[in-house]
Amino acid sequence: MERTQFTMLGDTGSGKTCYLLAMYLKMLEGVGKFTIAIPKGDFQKEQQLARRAEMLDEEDLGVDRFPEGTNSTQKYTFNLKIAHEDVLQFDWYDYPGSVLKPSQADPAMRENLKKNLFDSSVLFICIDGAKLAGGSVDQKIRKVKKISRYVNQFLSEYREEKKYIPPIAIIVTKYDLYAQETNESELRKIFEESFQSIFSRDDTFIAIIPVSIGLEIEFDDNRGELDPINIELPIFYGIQIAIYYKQHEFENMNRNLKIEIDNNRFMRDFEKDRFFLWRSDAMINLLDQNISNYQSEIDQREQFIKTMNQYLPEIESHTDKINLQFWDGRWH
Ligand SMILES: Nc1nc2c(ncn2[C@@H]2O[C@H](COP(=O)(O)OP(=O)(O)O)[C@@H](O)[C@H]2O)c(=O)[nH]1
Ligand SMILES: [Mg+2]
Repeated sequence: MERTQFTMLGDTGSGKTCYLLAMYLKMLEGVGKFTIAIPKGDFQKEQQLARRAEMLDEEDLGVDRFPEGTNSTQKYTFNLKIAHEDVLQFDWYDYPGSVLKPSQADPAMRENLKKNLFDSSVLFICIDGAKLAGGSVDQKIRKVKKISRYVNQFLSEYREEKKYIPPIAIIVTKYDLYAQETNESELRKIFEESFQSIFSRDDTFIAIIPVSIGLEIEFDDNRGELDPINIELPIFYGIQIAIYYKQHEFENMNRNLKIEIDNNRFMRDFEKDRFFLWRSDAMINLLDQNISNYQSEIDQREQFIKTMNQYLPEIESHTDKINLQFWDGRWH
């Protein structure tokens, strides 16, 4: 199964863990043909995640339903399944908010974050929607900039290393708290201003996705219903981009391997045509073996590309619901 990885960053309390738990529950139920599962054998992780997710769904617990904060990095591995068949495995890295701030973070954790970010197909930036509940647009921008300045440092280093900026999904949590206070055009303005450096490029993919774990979650002392809004959109966005990248990467790999096959064929035919005394059958066999190995690698990748092409329209039908998408240097 193909693998990919996502990294999630955001302040402490911005809703990263709640997002993950609600997303897990939603995808366990399934969205269309799509479900996720924790790989077999990882019982402890599965139990821990399931318990915390179930607690979030227990209204009577009130404020105790929410996960406790942690100071460590949590890594979760999920299998994405389509019609119950494994399609893509992804690792999800949830970093504590402190990692963003050089004054607070353990340098080793920051190094680990950089490494994981470089290997991630999408960066999720979690922004606390409570910052967008009330106040003027300028005040909201100032609040978001308190996060963006730290994220920008990592993006600069990423750009230096990889020569491009990673695709980014900005998850604006707690939509229930700002739905009445901040509309879409304000969201656009707030994030364009706060993350000017990424919006001024024409090679970036950015999505802004408001999410909530329930419009009434805080009602009655946090005894409101767990009723997620848009919770599946970030993960579909991440998966869509991971698949595009994989397909692109595979096409390039296959192109190179086809050249390699031609080279091997040429050498083999040359060897075959030699005068029998100089001819090496071992060499001919080796070259034939290479050709057939390369061909089966190519076939496997082509199969993946084809299978994904079958599923992409359905994935895109979900990501089409993301109203704020920016690429080619403009909004779509
Ligand atoms: N109103 C509202 N509150 C939320 C939502 N998601 C999370 N919260 C609150 O935000 C707190 C912090 O969330 P958590 O996921 O622990 O943040 P983390 O530190 O980024 O992992 C939770 O304890 C909840 O009280 C939401 O969608 N709506
Ligand atoms: Mg957390």
